[in-house]
Amino acid sequence: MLTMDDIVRDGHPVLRKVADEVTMPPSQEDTAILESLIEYVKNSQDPEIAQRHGLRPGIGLAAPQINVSKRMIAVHVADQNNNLISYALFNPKIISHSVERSYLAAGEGCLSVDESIPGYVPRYARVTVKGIDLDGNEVKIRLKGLPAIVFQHEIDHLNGIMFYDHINKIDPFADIPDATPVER
Ligand code: K3U
Ligand code: NI
Repeated sequence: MLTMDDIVRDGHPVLRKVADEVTMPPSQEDTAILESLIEYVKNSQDPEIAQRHGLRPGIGLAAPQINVSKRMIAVHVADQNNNLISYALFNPKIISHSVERSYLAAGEGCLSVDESIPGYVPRYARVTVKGIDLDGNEVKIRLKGLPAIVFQHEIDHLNGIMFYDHINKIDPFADIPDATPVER
């Protein structure tokens, strides 16, 4: 199982690379890596397991964060109706998005960033994501609210982008035009 020792920290060059597409069908090795990503996120949300292994809680994880420069992400988060949005995807892609923006009112965090970096991170309010799941099925997911923000954060990791790249450097809490806040 993955622990925090497997997670690379800000400054590691892999976090700034554009990750490679995963060849389909995936190898057993790539499948095992993707399984380990979703397992980490689930384990990290289990207080007993998290405490036992010193896991920092996360709602998403991307392969570059464990030093694998391939396009794989895991997301495990509740939406505003408390429905669990849980996906492990190969080659996820945003195929459409709203004009309207949103941002997490409390700001974003990252398992690869040990300190907290204040500021609003502008995101699309709604996105449609396509990808291939662990069973080899193509999935098409329509997202809004926190899950939409988490998918954008994780897909950014596949493109070498960190959440703080999006924060206004002069005024981190500057108003974002056409954006609505998302409360966690
Ligand atoms: O935001 C976090 C959280 C953890 C438990 C409950 C509620 C929230 C922890 S930081 C996190 O989960 C990142 C993980 C990362 F960096 F590895 F991708 C994902 C994320 C957090 C906030 C906004 C968007 C994405
Ligand atoms: Ni992150």
